[in-house]
Amino acid sequence: MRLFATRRSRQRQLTRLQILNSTLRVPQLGLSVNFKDFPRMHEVGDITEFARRFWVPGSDATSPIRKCRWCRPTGSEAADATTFKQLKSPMAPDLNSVPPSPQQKSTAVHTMEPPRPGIAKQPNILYIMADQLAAPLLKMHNPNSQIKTPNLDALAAGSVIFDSAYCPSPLCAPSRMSMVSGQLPVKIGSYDNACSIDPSTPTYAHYLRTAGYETTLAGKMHFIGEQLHGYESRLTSDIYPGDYGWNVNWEEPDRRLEWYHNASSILQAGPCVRSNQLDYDEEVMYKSKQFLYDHVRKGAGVRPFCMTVSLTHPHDPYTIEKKYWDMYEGVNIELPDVTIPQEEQDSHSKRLLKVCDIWDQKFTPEQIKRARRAYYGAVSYVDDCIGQLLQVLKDCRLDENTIVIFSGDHGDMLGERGLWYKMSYFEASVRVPLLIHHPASFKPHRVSANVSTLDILPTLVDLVHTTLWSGLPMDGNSLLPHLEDRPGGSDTVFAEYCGEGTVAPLMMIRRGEWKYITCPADPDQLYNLPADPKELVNLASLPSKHPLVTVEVSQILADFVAEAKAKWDMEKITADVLVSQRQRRLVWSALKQGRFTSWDYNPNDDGREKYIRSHIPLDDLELKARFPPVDAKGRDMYSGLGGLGAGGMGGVVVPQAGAHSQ
Ligand SMILES: [Ca+2]
Repeated sequence: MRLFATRRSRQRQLTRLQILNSTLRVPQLGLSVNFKDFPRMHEVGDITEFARRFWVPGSDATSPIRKCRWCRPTGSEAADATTFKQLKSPMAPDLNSVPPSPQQKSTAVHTMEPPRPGIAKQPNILYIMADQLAAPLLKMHNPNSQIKTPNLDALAAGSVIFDSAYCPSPLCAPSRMSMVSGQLPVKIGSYDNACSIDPSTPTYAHYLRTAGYETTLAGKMHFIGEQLHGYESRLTSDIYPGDYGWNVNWEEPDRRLEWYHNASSILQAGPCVRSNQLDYDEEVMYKSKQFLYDHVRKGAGVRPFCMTVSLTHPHDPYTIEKKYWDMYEGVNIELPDVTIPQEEQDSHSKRLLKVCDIWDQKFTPEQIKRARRAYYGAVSYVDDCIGQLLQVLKDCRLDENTIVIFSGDHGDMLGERGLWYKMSYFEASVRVPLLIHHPASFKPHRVSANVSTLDILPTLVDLVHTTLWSGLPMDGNSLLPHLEDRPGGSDTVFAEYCGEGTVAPLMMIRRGEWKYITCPADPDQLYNLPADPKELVNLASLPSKHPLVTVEVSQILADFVAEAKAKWDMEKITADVLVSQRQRRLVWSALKQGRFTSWDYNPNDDGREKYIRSHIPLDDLELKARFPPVDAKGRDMYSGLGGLGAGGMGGVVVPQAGAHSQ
């Protein structure tokens, strides 16, 4: 029997039996199959229909078990007889004595509550992230948006849409470190784009991996130092350096470092044939689609996956492939809504203009339109990627049992108020898209409460029916009440910024209608978002007798001031940031001397373990040969199995053309 052609192959077959050594439910057939009792069940006939439809290559209704390899052979089925003898031989181990796999064990330990109706106990998770995607510009938040996002719009139509979602810090790495850990930036020492967080910091990847998930990352996460932080695998390297090279120095605030943003992104905006960002995202897309194709062909006992696909678009520079640039041919790209002379800007915005080298830059309307057009094209590119991923999920019949999350790390001012890029608490910079799609569990609706990507970790923990470990810090709140459209969800967002462009900690509290911003170096800011969505009236700066400064407004401002004072010890945080910056300057200056050892991630991509190889067991080759697998007459063996996905084959390998391919 060729399925047992090698010792390793046989071992793998036995491993499968071990995994299957429990009850498998087949709801479509109303069957529960206990694999320990398989021969007895077969004799009484319970398994016949199951075997006919899903286990038996070449079977049909008139000879349902003719080729079932677990059964006594009939006629001339010599190969199957070999299989049977192998299993029944004295040398075969007692399969029922094999202890349960670690995966089964850990799942049982951490499953604390029964699954909710409509959601599988362990659904797959596909978490798609964009970089620098400004939520207020998207059609799902602004029906008049010129940006073409048909795939995102369709996803949003079936999703819970968070209309007021924020990042924990309007800068790449601090935002992401907080998102993965559910802890605010200062607590984990993630102040800027060159801060490493402690590898002992629990992330959502640790939680889900403990709960039995295969956790993988395709694309960007901007980790410094340690590159996995709980992801079992990374499918690509990061696009940005994983070292201390982008350290910030508050002790020389007027010195522009060479890696800071500058005006070139705007001045050079336009189409391209290829960019390094396209190089990156095309690899991310290939690897992540391949991960799904591989997952669905792994056979029985496969763990659910949590794959984060993190694209670098639509991050500047504002250039995109001509195909996407041309989508906006003839569109009169809108100019920014708000123009503020640079002398009238708030003090942090003035610093940002200088740190980004756009102070005194007078961009023409045409330059601004070209930059925005390229950005729109890059958003359409992201939309295209989303469409591709969702199509692969559907083609692999994984869509029904996969929760799709879409979000980002921060936005882009894109010329609003004369500002570009991020690092600001104005809406286009600090608000992010956030969608959670699983219509079988959560009816599509909009959530107006203020939420944060900090909330993703506790939400994922709830979605996979595990629990947060007690006694550990957690700043995020589960979004489950919002997803289920019931009371009890949080409405407060805290954000912290300690990167370039400021000289002291810059903090935000967003609650209800209000946005409060405070920094020891600047006057406070207070905006009422529903009344002043463009954030033009800083209520904290008005004289006390101004008609807008009502008793209520005065009280709210006083409450925010007191809350911020109690929450943040600005002197201590400033001192901690300065020490961290100095330490990293020292360490980085040393690491650049002599032999340089990179911390950048090098993904494992071994061609010797791919495709058709002599040392790979034939049953594995059979599984990978084709999806969906077919019977001897070429009929789809997955018909009727829909969302069961990998494992629907029960781990039994069906001979597939192309497994040997000579
Ligand atoms: Ca970013």
